[in-house]
Amino acid sequence: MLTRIDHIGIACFDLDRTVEFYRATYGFEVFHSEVNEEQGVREAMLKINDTGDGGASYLQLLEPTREDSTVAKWLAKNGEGVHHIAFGTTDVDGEAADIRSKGVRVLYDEPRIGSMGSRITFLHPKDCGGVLTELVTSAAPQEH
Ligand code: CMX
Ligand code: CO
Repeated sequence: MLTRIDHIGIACFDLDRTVEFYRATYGFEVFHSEVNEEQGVREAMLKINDTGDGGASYLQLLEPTREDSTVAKWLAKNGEGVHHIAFGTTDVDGEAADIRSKGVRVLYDEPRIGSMGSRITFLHPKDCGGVLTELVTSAAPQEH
């Protein structure tokens, strides 16, 4: 089961400037930041609220770390804005298999490592009405 909006991914050219916008405008603070070399991003997670499944919802602010990353390519084409949405589940493997069986392309054979040690995969935007969609299982001990 998918039980929450885990995060909304927002692509930007300048992470520090964008973090400051969200702080000054809304009062959101950085909960966690990291570089994910595999995904080619420097990111900041802003926690918005806890969710009924014991997890939480975040904004994920993303700045590319290299020219050939998916986010750099997307920014060059679209400019800054909402890049993807992510649903949370305790079973990313099962959800990915189930969704794949419905004919939606799942981009990874095995989930990869995402924010805060989570396990993530993506659904192709062309099979999801133009929305790049991520599935997330948070790292233990949170188990969400
Ligand atoms: N949202 C909606 N549509 C998108 C999209 C997005 N974020 N990214 C690409 N597309 C569309 C393009 O507009 C294009 O459509 P048209 O053919 O109609 O022009 C089509 O998909 C192909 O796009 P592309 O620019 O040629 O890009 P690629 O096929 O090389 O890559 C994708 C697209 C989805 C496979 C790639 O972005 C990917 O692997 N994404 C998953 C990984 C990721 O996004 N990592 C960064 C976030 C990390 C995190 O969340 O932790
Ligand atoms: Co994401």
